[in-house]
Amino acid sequence: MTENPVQLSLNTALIDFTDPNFPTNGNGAQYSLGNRMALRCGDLNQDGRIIIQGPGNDILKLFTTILYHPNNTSLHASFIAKGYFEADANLDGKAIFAGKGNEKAVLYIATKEVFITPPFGVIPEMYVLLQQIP
Ligand SMILES: [Ca+2]
Ligand SMILES: [Ca+2]
Repeated sequence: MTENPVQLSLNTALIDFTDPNFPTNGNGAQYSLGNRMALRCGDLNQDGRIIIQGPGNDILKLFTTILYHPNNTSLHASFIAKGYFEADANLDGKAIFAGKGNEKAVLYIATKEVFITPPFGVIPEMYVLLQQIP
């Protein structure tokens, strides 16, 4: 989300969230991907929080999306759900629980720098990132 409201029109200047100097709302809304920025993702169950493990975690939403997909008749955790899913953390059109490109890895990458920099300094076993909407 932008730091300040932006009126959209045909003449609106480009909004580039990958620009490290582009101001966003709240603390830690973006994370670094090399020399570009990305908006933090991971609220797969859309409850306003990103939780990797523990009660209310977002990984469960990913797991149930895969396990209960109508085409996953063998209930394989490695099944890839193709299409538009809330559990698709990186918005590549696939929800993946296990294997290359899985969403769990996306969540870890999108959240880890919050906890390896002060004041945390270490990655705790359980943590919650709260949604920030003005
Ligand atoms: Ca969540
Ligand atoms: Ca994905």
